Amino acid sequence: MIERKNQMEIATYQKAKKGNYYSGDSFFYEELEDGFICALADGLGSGEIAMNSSEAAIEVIKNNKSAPLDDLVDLCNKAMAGTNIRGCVLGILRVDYVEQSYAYSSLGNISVIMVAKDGKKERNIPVPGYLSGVPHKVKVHNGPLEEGSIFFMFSDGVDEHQLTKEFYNHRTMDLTVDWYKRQENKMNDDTTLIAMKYKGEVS
Ligand SMILES: [Mn+2]
Repeated sequence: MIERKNQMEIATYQKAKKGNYYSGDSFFYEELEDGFICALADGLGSGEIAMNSSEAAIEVIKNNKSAPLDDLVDLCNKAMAGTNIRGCVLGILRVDYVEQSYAYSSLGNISVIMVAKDGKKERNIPVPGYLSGVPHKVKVHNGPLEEGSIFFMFSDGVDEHQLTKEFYNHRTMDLTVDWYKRQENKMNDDTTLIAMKYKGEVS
């Protein structure tokens, strides 16, 4: 069997809102036997309360890594019912190495951007709302996976207008995130940026 791991290159950046110790954003990613999953949640409010909500959603995803994306959103939604939990927005990305496809789903202010090797950019259409325990229908978007494709997922602390051509043109994810770090970002919110590149099978 072909060793299908280590096909993704990932770099992340996270910073709490000024004056806050806790970030209300939580994220998770993992390379699985035949694919990859990444999720980012931004909890309502700020600080610890926000963190409780986003962590609850991410916990659900960690425990249900293989569930279909729409089921995952439902499960996360159900997890928003506890005390000390207000709700969150959520983005989930899954890459399937075997089917050579990717899928993502998002609700609220989480951006998902895919940049193909030829530079063609595709982004999620933001769906207003947030997970609060009330059932929410979400769309799952699918596409073919190509070697060299780059995926970005970020919370609304990232001002997308600041992501210039230079940002998108870096070849490695480390350099991409380093570039972002060096900018004078006026971050008025918790900020999380995840950059992921599908390298394909390393021979
Ligand atoms: Mn936010």
